[in-house]
Amino acid sequence: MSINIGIIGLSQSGKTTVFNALTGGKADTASHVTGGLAPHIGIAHVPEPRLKILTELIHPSKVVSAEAKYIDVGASVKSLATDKGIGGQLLNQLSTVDTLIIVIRAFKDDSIPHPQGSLDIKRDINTLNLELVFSDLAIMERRLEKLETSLKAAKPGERQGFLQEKEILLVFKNELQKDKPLRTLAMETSAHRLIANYQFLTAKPALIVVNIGEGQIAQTASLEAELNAQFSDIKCRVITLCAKLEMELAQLEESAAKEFRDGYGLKESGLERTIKTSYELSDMITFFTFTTNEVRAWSLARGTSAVKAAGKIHTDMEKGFIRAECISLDELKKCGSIAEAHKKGLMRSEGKEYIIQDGDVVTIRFNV
Ligand SMILES: Nc1nc2c(ncn2[C@@H]2O[C@H](COP(=O)(O)OP(=O)(O)OP(=O)(O)O)[C@@H](O)[C@H]2O)c(=O)[nH]1
Ligand SMILES: [Mg+2]
Repeated sequence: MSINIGIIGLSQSGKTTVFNALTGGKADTASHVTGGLAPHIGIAHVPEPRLKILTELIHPSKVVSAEAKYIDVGASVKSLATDKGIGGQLLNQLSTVDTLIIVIRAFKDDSIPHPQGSLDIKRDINTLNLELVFSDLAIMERRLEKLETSLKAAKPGERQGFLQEKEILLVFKNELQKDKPLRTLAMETSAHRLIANYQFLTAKPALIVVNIGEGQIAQTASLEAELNAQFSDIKCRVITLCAKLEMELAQLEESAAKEFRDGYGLKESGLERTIKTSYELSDMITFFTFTTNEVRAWSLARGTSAVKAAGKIHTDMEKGFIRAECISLDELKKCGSIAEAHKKGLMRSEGKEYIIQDGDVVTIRFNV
């Protein structure tokens, strides 16, 4: 299982540059969707420093990172919502992602025209939020129309379900009409399930990536503080990223990239921060598995049971699940080896319903 992330933003905000930085890719930054081309889709390894610790304990021949899938649809969400052709297909694709990255332009470059005529970070964040609301309202209207038709033809036994759905949708619609994203609504489980079916864009966690120029790196902390105070919410965070620089650094060896980063006064890789924050917002955790040849990191939604986690690795493991042997990476590190952890009795034997914790090192025992 990998995390799926959709990249959106105004034209020329740096979406494709962010995509390239995240995926280490070299997609053309020329506008692509207007020409009817496919969106950029790329897979990236999720940086996970703890894999190194596990590797030093187990000495496998192979180390496998968790994967993140990125899609850069390259068109405005508003235009997608009103278009029934290719736009509609792109919107469907976008609606399957776990999390949105919203790229906002902050870099100054007079040779690159801004679609709104001038640089204004806050205005653009508001514009993008409104585009998402607009798109959800369009989906909502279509669904409500269909519901009316269904209600007319409904058998007595079906009416109740349709009416309930309508009631929930009208509550959502009311929020959207106040320009409120659905992600901030406290909801009952039935409403949650409904949202999951429709994949509303404003219900998804949103990471606002403010794309700054090299000259603005010194303002990172103050800019982030100011924007987060205004725009962050339970599932939304703002971070700054110098996408052009990060894209260039992504092509370098790690040591050379670090040297450059130090030169710019960047403490941490902007990409790692971006991925880490999108994980936090999406409520994803990482667990690890190992054999004598391989250690591997897996992404998992927080709160997933051991048996469901086993199913992510292999369906046979879920079907034939017996137990999960677990130890936290911290404890394993203290033990120094798997054998020592067994000897000390620190390998926990957990059942199907055990909730996998971030940093768990897990071996699934199963029958085939
Ligand atoms: N100076 C500077 N230029 C940047 C930065 N980020 C992106 N650019 C440039 O801005 C232009 C647009 O970047 P893209 O990544 O193609 O933007 P986009 O949002 O994908 O654009 P469209 O797909 O056409 O909507 C390119 O020429 C980039 O090189 C930056 O941080 N600084
Ligand atoms: Mg692009």
